Amino acid sequence: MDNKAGDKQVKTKAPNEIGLIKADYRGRPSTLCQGCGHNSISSQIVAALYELSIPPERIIKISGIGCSSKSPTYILSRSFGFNSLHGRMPTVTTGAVMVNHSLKAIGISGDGDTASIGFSHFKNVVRRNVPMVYIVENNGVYGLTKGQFSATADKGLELKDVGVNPFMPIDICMEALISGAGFVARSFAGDPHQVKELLKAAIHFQGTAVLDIVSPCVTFDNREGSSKSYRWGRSRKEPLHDITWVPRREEIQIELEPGEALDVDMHDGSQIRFRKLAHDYDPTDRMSALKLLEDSCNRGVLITGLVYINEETPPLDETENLVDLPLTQLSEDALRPSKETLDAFIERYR
Ligand SMILES: Cc1ncc(C[n+]2csc(CCOP(=O)(O)OP(=O)(O)O)c2C)c(N)n1
Ligand code: SF4
Ligand SMILES: [Mg+2]
Repeated sequence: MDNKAGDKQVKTKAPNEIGLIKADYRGRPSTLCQGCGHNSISSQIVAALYELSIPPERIIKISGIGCSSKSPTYILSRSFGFNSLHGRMPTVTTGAVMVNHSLKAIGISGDGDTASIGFSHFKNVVRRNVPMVYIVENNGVYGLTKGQFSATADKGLELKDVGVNPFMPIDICMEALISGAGFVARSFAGDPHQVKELLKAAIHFQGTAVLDIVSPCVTFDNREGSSKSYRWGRSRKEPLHDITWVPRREEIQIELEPGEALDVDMHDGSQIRFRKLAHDYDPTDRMSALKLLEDSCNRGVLITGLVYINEETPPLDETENLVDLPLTQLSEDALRPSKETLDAFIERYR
């Protein structure tokens, strides 16, 4: 074994803060096509959770139907999971986290799953601010059913066997923003570092964190000219900032010139540091976020990074005034109202 290979092995087998190695966060071997963007995203979910030292048993992974929705099988074998119905990932997740809000929910969906059949479910989960990470693995096609155009496909795009798409695409980030989302990010499966840092920040966000990740389908939609191809992503990617999620207990070490970075505090005391690149962009300004998305669409570029963050809206468990203990763990005594409470309740309807 040469040194390089040896180093790699040591790194992968190094235990994290809770004594788990990376393999403890993996799932079954992927059966998706080789080179599929969804596989890269799965790897970054594994890496983010391992680096964050989150016990896999504290995670619930939920999906709908599609190649993207098969991904939870290939990560986090030790976590809870549910592969639900087409477009119903948000709905099933809402139920799961309401009965046990001590779990962190990671929802994985596709552009067909979210922007077509599950559109109203997506919009309403965002509107209610259900505490969850909502990942859309966006390839512009229904990969699993052999490459029909999805609602995010480019207008005028021509694909073999399906013809020319006559319809305007739906922009997932814009839809999330106008539905009131407090965390909206766009990334590219070909930029693993950015995907991983965004995931870390999303996991620490208290409400619905929407990540729209361009994830090329190498079998049906990787042709030149498609905004969901590797070539497009690599050549037209414009990162807004260099983003780093910083844990609560860690001081930010890197010395920067004043004005070079923007630090945003999260409710749990951690921070997101945005190191400015070419753009001087403020991700806390909602109107700028909408304008940015519109401009990037008109300019034909792939803007990536955290487009918007705002933690002011309470998450659904807070809005619903849920008790700290998960509903699944409440004893029968705690669940049964007292005679006085029942009498007072009945009195209201007399
Ligand atoms: C109710 C229902 N309608 C249609 C289908 C067929 N179907 C399965 S997957 C899919 C589209 C998946 O596309 P997407 O969410 O973009 O995932 P991808 O495969 O591209 O990752 C469709 C239409 C289904 N399974 N259930
Ligand atoms: S058909 Fe497309 S989306 Fe499905 S696994 Fe293959 S490359 Fe990925
Ligand atoms: Mg798709």
